[in-house]
Amino acid sequence: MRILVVNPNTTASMTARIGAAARAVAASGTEIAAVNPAMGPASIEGYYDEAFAIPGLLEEIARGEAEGVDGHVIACFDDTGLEAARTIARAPVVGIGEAAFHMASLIAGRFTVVTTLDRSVPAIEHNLMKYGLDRRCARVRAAEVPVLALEDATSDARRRIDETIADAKREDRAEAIVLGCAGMADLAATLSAAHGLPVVDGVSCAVKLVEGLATLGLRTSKTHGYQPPRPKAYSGVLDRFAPS
Ligand code: 5HY
Repeated sequence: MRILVVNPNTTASMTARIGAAARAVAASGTEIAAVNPAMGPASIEGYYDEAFAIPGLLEEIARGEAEGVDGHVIACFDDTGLEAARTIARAPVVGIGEAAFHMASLIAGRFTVVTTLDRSVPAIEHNLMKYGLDRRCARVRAAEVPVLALEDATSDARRRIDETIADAKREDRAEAIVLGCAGMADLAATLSAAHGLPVVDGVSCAVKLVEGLATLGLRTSKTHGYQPPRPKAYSGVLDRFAPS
């Protein structure tokens, strides 16, 4: 089995860490291809970055489809471009946010999401409502850590995340923590041990869900919402994305 893991931002070091987290849980027969687009934002922090990450993401998904991958993971916690990716994919496409929400809801009555910046919170709250899991989430908290600070070993990111988890345990009655950034993927085990509750990373959850979907032969439905895009002209610099 071959799974494409796309980091929609363009920071290669983050892609490498995401790939390592994915490979750490992949089954022995699963090959992980971790990629990021050559164009787009260095990190996705809010709606504007998210919009400009989607074209590059979709190019990588289309490439994976052409190569015949068995499934796709979108490794951005906002589930950037998830629905658009599903319209061009026949293989299953799983976002790390949606994956983490579902897995957390199977082991805890209430979970708190700990993400990066305050500006990232509304999109995550919207996704929880869209997926029907908002009632299982006690709160979406921001540790006030820029995404790329997670790439800097000298930053105070870990301290801020620890403090936010402590707040969630004390104030939210959180029974599990969901890490709200792909760049936190390598922190889950140490944070869980330090804080004494399950800490859920979306990258690993998404890999196992894609393996399960592919093994069951469950592919993206092409009736109604995820039908392939209708052929039409796209003008200007987007012309190469025109559906044919
Ligand atoms: C992510 N941004 O997982 C999100 C997290 C966030 O570049 N990768 C990013 O802050 O929304």
